[in-house]
Amino acid sequence: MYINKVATKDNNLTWHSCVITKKERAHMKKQNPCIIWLTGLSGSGKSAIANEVENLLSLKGYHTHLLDGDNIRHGLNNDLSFSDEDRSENIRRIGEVSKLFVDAGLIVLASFISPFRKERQAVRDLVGSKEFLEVHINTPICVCEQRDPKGLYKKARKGEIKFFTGIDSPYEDPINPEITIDSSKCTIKQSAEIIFQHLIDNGTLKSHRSKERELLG
Ligand code: ADX
Repeated sequence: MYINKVATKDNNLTWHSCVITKKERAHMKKQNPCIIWLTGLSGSGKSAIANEVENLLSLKGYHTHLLDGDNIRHGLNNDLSFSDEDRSENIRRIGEVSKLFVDAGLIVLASFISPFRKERQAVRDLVGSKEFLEVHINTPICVCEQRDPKGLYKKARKGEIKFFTGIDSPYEDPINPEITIDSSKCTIKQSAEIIFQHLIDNGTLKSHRSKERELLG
């Protein structure tokens, strides 16, 4: 279990401002940075959709980065379990990392179960609503369980995994997400296009941007 040993308040720390601002970094990239936050159950399609959105953005020459629950838990967050407390810490850290990438001028795709409203709201508050897009991948649990791409639902049903989201650990549906997608009703490509179009409609992307991704050797 993660224990925060250092209280940052009253810790003799001073914030240093950077000479180059977030605005200048974003200007150099000719894009509006933001966080596209995909939340939903394991097996709901978050990662596949996030990858497809990143692919669409990349094809238009936007600079992105994708943060994914399973991957981050291999490194930065490999000290965290799936207790409520550790999931909160997981999302707090990812929120801070996402904010750093937004400061760097990137469009961030974050794909995490992120089961609690409070933590998702805290990430939104870190950057502000204009730079945060909550996408609820609202695929019914029966479909997620049927897909069971990693065999985890089966293990959870047998009691081999404890605190599995949707089985014996809660998931709090977003109340007012910018986008809701049920991936059992549309393809990954269609889902990605819904998000892409929303980014055009809300002014994050320029509809006329034509630069194609340069092929790397
Ligand atoms: S979160 O709840 O803390 O946001 P996160 O997105 O980082 O979760 O990780 C979820 C991934 O961890 C799942 O896609 C699944 O592959 C794996 N996993 C392992 N154990 C669990 C569990 N108990 N509950 C949910 N996912 C689990």
